[in-house]
Amino acid sequence: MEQIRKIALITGASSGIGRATAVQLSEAGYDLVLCGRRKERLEELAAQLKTDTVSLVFDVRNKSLTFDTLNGLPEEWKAIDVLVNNAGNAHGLEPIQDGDVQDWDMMIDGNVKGLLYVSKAVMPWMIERKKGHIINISSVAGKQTYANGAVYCASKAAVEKISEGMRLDLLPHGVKVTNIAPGAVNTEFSEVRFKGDEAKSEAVYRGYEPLIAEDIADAITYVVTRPARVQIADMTIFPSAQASATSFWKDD
Ligand code: NDP
Ligand code: 8X3
Repeated sequence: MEQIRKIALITGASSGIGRATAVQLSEAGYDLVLCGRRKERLEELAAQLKTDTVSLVFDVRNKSLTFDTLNGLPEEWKAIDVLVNNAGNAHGLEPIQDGDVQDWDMMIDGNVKGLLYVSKAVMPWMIERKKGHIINISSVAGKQTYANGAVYCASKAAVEKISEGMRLDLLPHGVKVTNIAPGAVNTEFSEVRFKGDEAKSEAVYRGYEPLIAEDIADAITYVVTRPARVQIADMTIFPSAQASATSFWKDD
């Protein structure tokens, strides 16, 4: 029997959750559009995968580059079944009155507007085919605000609301939408947040066992491999030692 081709587009595939998702979806038989800013990382990943890939290098904050790059995909790659809106990061952790305006721009422009730009390019292709599945990676930080994290939390709360709105608006078009809210996952996330300060980023994961990127990739793979009739709306995933954005059971 002829195998039906499945394509997934993953933003932020160069690291952490996005990279692990690429590996697992490739194992599940998906051809992949790998997106990120670090070209070498995407090439190194593509070389390891068994399914076909295309790598797209762009910054999701750059509106015209994002649209031009995605619209420039060869037609046969526009039949995207799964869009994983994963690219994003926190930048800084300080009281809002001391916040760096550039950090705010990176979080709002990347985590929120970038997700919207990518979705705006891909949604018409899904609507035309009357099928598709969008996975938005928000965070427990989108459900609960913590001290010193106002803008990151706001950006992830926006992702949650965008997920709800997408699910409503795409309902008549056969496109499913899933919001996934991870707790603490040990990736490059904290290195980016603390601008390379290793001591600060390691401290985030000390005294308990955090999630690893593969745990979230596992959830994404589960969500997209359910029968067509099943739409998982929301998933919140904590390490066993976490109970809320700020409640951890630590050894030390
Ligand atoms: P990483 O820092 O390991 O990965 C972030 C990915 O996003 C990288 O591949 C990076 O690629 C890409 N990215 C960041 N900014 C941009 C941009 N402006 N344009 C294009 N790509 C960008 O962190 P995670 O894997 O942990 O993060 C993935 C998602 O999960 C994020 O949205 C994050 O907010 C969310 N999340 C993470 C949690 C955690 O504890 N780690 C918990 C909850 C949610 P490149 O630098 O090559 O562009
Ligand atoms: C990442 C998790 O709690 O460090 O979204 O903000 S947290």
